[in-house]
This record gives sequence, C-alpha cells and structure tokens, in this order.
Amino acid sequence: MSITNNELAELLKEIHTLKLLDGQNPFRARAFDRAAQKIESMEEKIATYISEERLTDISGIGEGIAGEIYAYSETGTTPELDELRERIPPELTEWLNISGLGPKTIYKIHHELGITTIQELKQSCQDGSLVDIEGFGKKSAEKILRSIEWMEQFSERCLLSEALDIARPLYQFIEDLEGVEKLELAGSLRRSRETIGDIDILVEADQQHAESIMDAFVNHDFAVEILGHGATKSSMRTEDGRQVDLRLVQPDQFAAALMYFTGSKEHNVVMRQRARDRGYSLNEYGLFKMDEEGNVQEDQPLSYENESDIYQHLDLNWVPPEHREDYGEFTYYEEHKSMELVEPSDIQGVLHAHSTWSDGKFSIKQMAEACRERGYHYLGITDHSQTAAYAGGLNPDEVKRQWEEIDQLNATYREQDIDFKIFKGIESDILSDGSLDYPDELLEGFDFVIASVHSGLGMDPSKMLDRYQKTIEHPATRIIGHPTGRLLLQREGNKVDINRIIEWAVEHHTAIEINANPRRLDLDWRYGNKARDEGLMSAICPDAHTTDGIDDIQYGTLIARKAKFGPERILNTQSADELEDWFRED
Ligand code: DGT
Ligand code: CA
Ligand code: CA
Ligand code: ZN
Repeated sequence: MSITNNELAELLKEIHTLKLLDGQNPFRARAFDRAAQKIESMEEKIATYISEERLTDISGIGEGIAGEIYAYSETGTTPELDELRERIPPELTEWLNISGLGPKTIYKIHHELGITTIQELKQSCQDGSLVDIEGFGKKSAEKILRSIEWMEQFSERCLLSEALDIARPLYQFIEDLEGVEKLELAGSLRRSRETIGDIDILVEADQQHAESIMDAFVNHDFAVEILGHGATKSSMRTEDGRQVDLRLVQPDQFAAALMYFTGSKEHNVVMRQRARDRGYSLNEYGLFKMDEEGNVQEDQPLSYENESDIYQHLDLNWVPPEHREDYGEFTYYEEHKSMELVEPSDIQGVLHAHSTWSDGKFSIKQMAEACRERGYHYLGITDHSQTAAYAGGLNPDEVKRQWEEIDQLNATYREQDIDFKIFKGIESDILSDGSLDYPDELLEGFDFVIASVHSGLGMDPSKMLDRYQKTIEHPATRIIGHPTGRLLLQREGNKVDINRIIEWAVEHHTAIEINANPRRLDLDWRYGNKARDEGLMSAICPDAHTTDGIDDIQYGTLIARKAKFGPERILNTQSADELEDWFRED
C-alpha cells in the first residue's frame, strides 16, 4: 500500500505532539514537526522516496525519522509511536481537545500537579492549585476553565437539521466567492447521517484564489474560533460549537477528493480494496495504475471526470452518497444502474400532525392551511389518545366532536372546489398490554390509526416485542409510530427486535413511519435493507405540533432515501383517494 504525503505528515505530527506530552526536549522533538511540514508541502510523492529508499535525500529528514517512516510503511506503526502510546495516559491526550491548551502546557501541569483527568484539571483551576505552578496565574486558570466549560457544553455531535442550518448558508456564501469552480458538502452531511460530527465542505479552485477563499471562510460571521487556516484546509468553530472543515483542491483532484471526503470510512476501505484487486491505487488525489511490484504509477492516473467514472473503473455504478455506508451498496450497484428513491416533490400530503385538540399549538384549520400553502393535498390529523393525559389526549366524546369539526372543514373545501382533504386519524397510545386506547367501535370510526408507545419505553425488549405484536395484529392499526422511541443525542431507544416488527407489519397491512422529527428519525435507516426485502410500507411523518413542524418532512425524506425507500413504498406519495383505499384494505 502506498502512503500519501498527508497521511505521513499526520503521523509525524502525532509523534511530535505525543513527545511533547511526554515531556521530551521540545527542540529535539521539533524535528518531527519540521519533517511533517516538509512532507506536506512537497510536490513529489513521498511514496516514491520510500520505495526507492532514499528518504534521507530530503532535507530535514535524518536517519532517525527515516527509520520510523520505513517501519510505518511496512507495519502501519512505528516503534516510537507504540512506546509513546504505551507511556502516556490516554486521559491526558483528551486534554488536547481543550482549546488553547497545547501539549507542552499539558505536560507541565500534569507533571507539577500529578493529575491526569480533565475533572482534576478543572478542580485545580477552581481551588487555586494551578496558580502555584510557575508561569501560571489567575488569568490562565480562568481561561482554561472557560475552555473546559465550552468543551463540555457542546456535545461532540449535533442533529442533521442543526448541521444543515449551518451548512446551507455557508454553502451559499462560498458559492459566490471569486474563483470557486465547484462546491459540495461532503462527509456525514452529504451522506445524510442522522447526527453529524463536523461539517465538511469541499471546494475546487485554482491555487491563485486559495488564499482569498480561505480568508473569507475563516472570517465568516459564523466563525467564533479559527482552528486552522491554510491554503488547502481551514477549520473554524461556530457559535454553537460546531466545527466546519473547508478543503480546497485543484480541478483535476475534485472527483477523487469528493469521493474520499464523502466517506464513509467503511465505504472507502472497500473502494480501496476494489482498486487494489484491479491493479489500481485509489486515494484522495486520484485513481492510479500500479506496476507489477505494487508501486503506484503517479504519472499514470486513469482518466475520469467525475465520481461516476471512478465507480465505473471499479466495476460499479455510481453510488448515491446516502448509500455509502458499506451496508449492501456494493452488491446492489454492481448489478443495478440506480435505485429509485423518494424525492421531496413526491410527497402529496401530511400524515401525523397534532392540533390544539391535544398538545399541538395550532387549530386543525391552521394546520390544514399550512399544508395547502406548502402544496400538499391532504392532512391526516392525529392527536393523542385518552391515556396520554399529559399531552391532552382526547376522550371518546372529544373524538366525536373533533370528527364533526373535520367533517365541516372538509365540506367547506368541497363547496369551494378546493382539492384538499383532512383525514380523521389518531395517535393511539399502545397500552402496556399492547392494546389500543379506545374500544373497537370507536376505533372503526377513524380513517386511520397510528399506534405509538409513549410509556414503559424502558421495558424489557422481549416484552416490548409482545406488546408490538398485539398492536400490529389489531385490525385498526395502520401505522406504527416512532418504533424505538429514541431521542437522538438524548435518549436511547428500546432495543426491541425491529426486524421482527417489520415482518409482522408487512403481514398485517401496517406501515412503520419514518418519524421526520430531527430528534427521532425513527425508523432508523439501518433497517432499510430488511424493509426493502420484505416490501415494508412507510410514511414520512412530520409529527408536527406547529405549522413550521410540517417542514421536518425534508429530514424524513433524506432518511427515507438513505433507507432505500422509493416513492411506491411511501404512503404519503399517494393521492388522497389511493390512500383512502389503502387505509380501508385489510
Ligand atoms: P462525522 O464528521 O463524524 O459525522 O463523520 P464523517 O464521515 O464526516 O467523518 P470525518 O469528518 O472524520 O471525515 C470525512 C470523510 O473523510 C470520511 O467520511 C471519510 C474520509 N476520511 C477521513 N479520515 C479518514 C481515514 O482515516 N480513513 C479513511 N479511509 N477515510 C477517511
Ligand atoms: Ca464530518
Ligand atoms: Ca471533518
Ligand atoms: Zn405524534
């Protein structure tokens, strides 16, 4: 395997940092940092120097570092690195995440006070013991404390919706900068993951514009802290603690870089193996031929213009970014040109919304009008059922009065020749024994029933499964709501056997919703293969409690695509009439 200059530079920088954390002489450790910078900025490929064993020809690389590099190229690690990782307490390397705290300072504090955890560091800032160290004062203690609090305040990941709120305006801002030829969101965001670590953006531009583009990026209003500022990569942190990485590549590198930085890592691993199997080498710079000895022919890139061409070289059709997770995409796209996936414009109506009858903030009419404004043709209103007292669930009498209101609204639409229908739905609690929340006679009066678990979420998964079985077997149940009950980044869902629930749902003419609330996105996309194999129906449900909440459908649609749903398996791509028929079938 050939090593890229970037990969090696990262390695040497890591060794440099660890040496400083280890308290080694900074002047001697610096040789590793210098070598890293040299290799990073070299035009020539370091892999050539390695294969020809002439690393020491490079100024700044002596025998010692050369030895480490040769070892790394053969074994994937180096004796020095192994030793350092062994010796340095892992808790100490976590201190590196505290902004403004470098490895030398960390070593000094660790050495003087004998502390290793961030909690201990926090303590020493608060009780004044840090001030006893030479070179530290009250101010530095306060600054470290602030940084720790900053770090703790922001969790490492955010919701897909939050990342999009940052990425979309940034995208538009960068798009208009002079010299930007191409621009794409990359990383987990391009793959529509349900949570996002950092935001990755890739730009194609000529070198001459690199500086001004990077300057504009790090000086954007969103940037409250600049984490890196270079010609090929810059990073900043936004007000809400999100990191944004901007990478800039030359025109002939864009396709390979986009593929690499879109990931996932798991997908990339398989792609690189496919390249090797065919006598090629794939990295972030391109796709190259290898000679018989396995050396990369850097001067012989295969010809391609876009991602699709690269996939073709590896005997694959283009894989949509949302499917690049090593979740069955290789077998599928070897055979198939594409997969039909649901699009926002396919969505005809809104199912699963609440009104002031239970815990919604707007009347049925206001919700209906908001749907019409967005171009939808129906609204399935689903307030909470009677057991959900905390959410203003409807007793049977209220249900009947709500039906009257819906009948009147529908009559008005018909009189005015407006193509819009309100369905009488309910979000029935699934009671602890799996039954629905009203007597059968009343249940029959609804157009459709969404059945959701809102209590006893922590129950034993096998008991939960029994509960679901009974619910799904009930003839009134048409849609299962948010099946695991998870709240992303807040609460894990029940570990109930979703595969089994999918099978029962298909058997009993029941759909499982993709709850589009960005904190839920439940059904999880990882069940997409199973759902597809079984022919499961779903619905992209905003679970809207406000008119704005309807727009969450966009996140549900992203996840439905990731979960491999075409429009034909999404209920709310159907017309109101088709849907009515589907609800009525047994
Ligand atoms: P995130 O940020 O945690 O939500 O997830 P990603 O997928 O955006 O990961 P990130 O930002 O660390 O890197 C962006 C992409 O770059 C990643 O999906 C694949 C590629 N990449 C980064 N580091 C590596 C690596 O060490 N090996 C491989 N094969 N690919 C990498
Ligand atoms: Ca990322
Ligand atoms: Ca990143
Ligand atoms: Zn709901």
